[in-house]
Formats: sequence, C-alpha cells, structure tokens
Amino acid sequence: MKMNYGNLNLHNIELTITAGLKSQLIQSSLFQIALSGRSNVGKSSLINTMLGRKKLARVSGEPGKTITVNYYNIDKKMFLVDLPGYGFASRPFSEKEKWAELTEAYFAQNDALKLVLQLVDIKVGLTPDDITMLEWMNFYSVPYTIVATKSDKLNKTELSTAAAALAVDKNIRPNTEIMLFSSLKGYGRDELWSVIIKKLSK
Ligand SMILES: Nc1nc2c(ncn2[C@@H]2O[C@H](COP(=O)(O)OP(=O)(O)OP(=O)(O)O)[C@@H](O)[C@H]2O)c(=O)[nH]1
Ligand SMILES: [Mg+2]
Repeated sequence: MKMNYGNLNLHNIELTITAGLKSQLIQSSLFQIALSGRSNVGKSSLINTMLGRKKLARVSGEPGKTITVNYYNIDKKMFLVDLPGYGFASRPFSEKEKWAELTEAYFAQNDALKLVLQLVDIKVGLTPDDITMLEWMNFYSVPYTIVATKSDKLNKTELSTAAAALAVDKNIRPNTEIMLFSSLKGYGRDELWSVIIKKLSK
C-alpha cells in the first residue's frame, strides 16, 4: 500500500478532534479537504482507504448516529475533515438542527477549506438532500469534486452510464470532475490523492 503522496507521509496521521460543538471547530490556516455526503454513502470507509488504515474512522452499520466534524491531521501539513452525514429522514428533528448548525458553522468563513469531496453513491445517484447540498455549494462558490462511491457495485457498462449521467446533471457545476471510487476494492485512491496534492500545491 502506497503511503507517500507528494510530500505527505501517511504514517504520520492523527485524529485531532471529534468536534460536536461549534466552539470545537478548528481555526487554523492548515489546509482542509472536507468530505460531504449522506449517511451511509461511505465517508468513513473512504477515509480509511485513503489513509491506508483499517479502522481509523468508524464504519457504521447504523447511519447518522454521531453528528460530529472529525479532523484528521495528515503529516502536520493538512486536515482531512469528515463532515457529519445528512439525509437521516427517520432521525429526530433536534439532530437535523444540530447537523445544520454545525455544518453551517464549519463552512462559514473557512479560508482554509480548499476542496470538498462530495460523495455520491453511484448506485443510488443524487438524492434530494445531495441536490440541496450541491445547490448550496454552487451558491457559495465552494470548490468541489464528485466522488462516486461503492463503484464496485456496478459492472463496467452500468458504471459508465451512471458516471455519464452525473457528468451532465444540471445540479452539478459544469466541468466538475467525477471520480470513481471503491473502498472495497481500493480503486480511485491514487487518483483522489493526486487531486488533493494538486490542490495543496496551488
Ligand atoms: N460495496 C461497498 N460498500 C461500501 C463501500 N464503502 C462503504 N461501504 C459500506 O457502506 C456502509 C457505510 O459505510 P460508512 O463508511 O460507515 O459510511 P458513512 O458515510 O461514514 O456513514 P455515516 O458515518 O453513518 O454518515 C458500510 O456498511 C460499508 O461497509 C464500498 O466502496 N463498496
Ligand atoms: Mg462515517
């Protein structure tokens, strides 16, 4: 498993904070790459795959349990930030409120945020909540790339059809990169790291 990308040494990683309160959000100039997506889309699995660890980020059977912003410090050079998942229709209203409050606070005046990796389950496609999230990022000019997760669930033909549909979807900013990813198979890892490294060196 490759553990060096650019000048990042992936052996040097720590979960700095699991922030459940606005006051715990990190105010630092260290670059941030954030992961956004609905509960169960595969955010934690992607973090484990990207960082080359099996159990650093908790992979949950039950979605939407903890509403926290998790900051992973990568070799003291950047943060990979796991944002709380959305789309938990059956969860209580108080949780949705907490999600909105924390997420809005995270995005507010965050100059350190270089890119959002917007995760979309390739088999499910865009959900209404994904569309709301995209509209919001479009409006605020937040830079994002689409990462199609669980790509192992489709065969080659289905995969190219689904990716082509995303590429022309009007909810996604024109010319947005659509990256295919699978934590199960480990593919897309090198490609995603090269996107991150490119952003960091800008
Ligand atoms: N087939 C397949 N399953 C995956 C993949 N990535 C994640 N999963 C499964 O999807 C489920 C949710 O994965 P998580 O990584 O916990 O998803 P999450 O987005 O972090 O979910 P929350 O933390 O609840 O918001 C788990 O059962 C994973 O095993 C993948 O690449 N392929
Ligand atoms: Mg998770």
